[in-house]
Amino acid sequence: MATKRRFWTTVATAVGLVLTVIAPARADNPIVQHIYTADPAPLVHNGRVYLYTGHDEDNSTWFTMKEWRVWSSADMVNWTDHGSPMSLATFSWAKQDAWAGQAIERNGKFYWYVPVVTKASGRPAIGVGVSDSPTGPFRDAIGRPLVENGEIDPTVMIDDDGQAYLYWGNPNLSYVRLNTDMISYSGGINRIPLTTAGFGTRTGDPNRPTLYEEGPWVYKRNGLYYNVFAAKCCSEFIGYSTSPGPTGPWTYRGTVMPTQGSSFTNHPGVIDFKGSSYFFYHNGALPGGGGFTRSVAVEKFSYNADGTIPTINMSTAGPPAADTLNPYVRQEAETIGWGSGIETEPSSEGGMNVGFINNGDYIKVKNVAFGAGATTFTTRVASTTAGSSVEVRSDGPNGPVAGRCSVPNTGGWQSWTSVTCPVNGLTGTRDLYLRFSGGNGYLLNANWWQFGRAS
Ligand code: FUB
Repeated sequence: MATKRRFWTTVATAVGLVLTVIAPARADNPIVQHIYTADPAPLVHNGRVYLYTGHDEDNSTWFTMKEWRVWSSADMVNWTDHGSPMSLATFSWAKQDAWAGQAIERNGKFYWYVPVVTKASGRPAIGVGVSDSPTGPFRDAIGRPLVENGEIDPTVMIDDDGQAYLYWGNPNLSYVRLNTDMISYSGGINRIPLTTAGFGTRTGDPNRPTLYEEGPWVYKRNGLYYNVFAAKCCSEFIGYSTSPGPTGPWTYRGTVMPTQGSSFTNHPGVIDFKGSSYFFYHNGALPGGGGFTRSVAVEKFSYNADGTIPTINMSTAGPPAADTLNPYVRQEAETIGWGSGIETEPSSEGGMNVGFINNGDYIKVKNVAFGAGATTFTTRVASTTAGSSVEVRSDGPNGPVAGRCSVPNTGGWQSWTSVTCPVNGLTGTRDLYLRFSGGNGYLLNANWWQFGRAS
């Protein structure tokens, strides 16, 4: 698969086509630069944020989505690519449209609710994947749709009393009470009344009198229930309603994020993590980006004292780091603050590796805590060409060179070896840049890296 893609990318480059996403200069939103991502669904688990997204295909002219992707971060600025642990192929009954879902943990298992169009009906239904790990792999939990009424965009919440709710819908808003197994429900499908008091007033569309459009994100915080949703169409903005209970009555509270960002859809995801609140959304911020080539981004925000949500604007800066990154333990090469020119692929050593690297490509890793100073840099690499190197720089892609590791021809793009080189000048907490240099064509693959220090 990787070899095939490498071949076709080379051919495309040769004939002047652009198949891959080309990243603009330094910024930290959107979160992912090497593929288009959409429909963010963050989950906090064991000190990390796991971010579940859809994947808009390159050059897409519709919501052409075949797989979901998972990313994770411990600091909100560096995100690890966990690849695609669930796709349309996971569900034998699914035909198309790997659209917006959400994952949740219960009793050590991870349940990922997603909408897909079924082969049997040609209409959307909600499926559920299950895994023992937040990064998968996920399998079809029940071998058929969990619930089906021709609508999309599930969101899931477990209330303090243990009752789980699955909400979804466009144009309606429905919910079921999930049983504790999380893969069945009791009591049938319930419809939430879409009143203007509950969901605001839309003008100009007699069929859609309220602002509610799609993409609900339901959660509970300090005893108040929130439903943050994509409002109006099109273009959408993000609005929200609150309620004293999980099933209403809902009261419309206003705008969370105005219409911005060159995608006519938007999609919310809200979490608290390491003492701060974060709002995830998508836009068309990458080169080639738009309504069908979207990118997930995130902003930090603070609730007002009364629990209402302030208006949040899209930014390219994104949130400040919520933590430092430890360079003295093994870090995946695909843990990235900003990647320029690189791509990722499944690694023969497990997880993902960074690949498709050309001269001048680089990876920025933010807020790296070097402390008193690093003395060595080790990285796990593979290559079919000699003469390339990994430049270890700080502060910028053209910043001071702390060291340079030569990469040999290892005999294959998945034939891995570790190379080590001395480094100096890396002290304190700063941004790290791994910049790749060499001749023409693809230079090397990188699987992980780790610094050493004087003992
Ligand atoms: O990504 C496909 C669809 O677009 C989602 O299901 C909606 O929420 C909208 O973002």
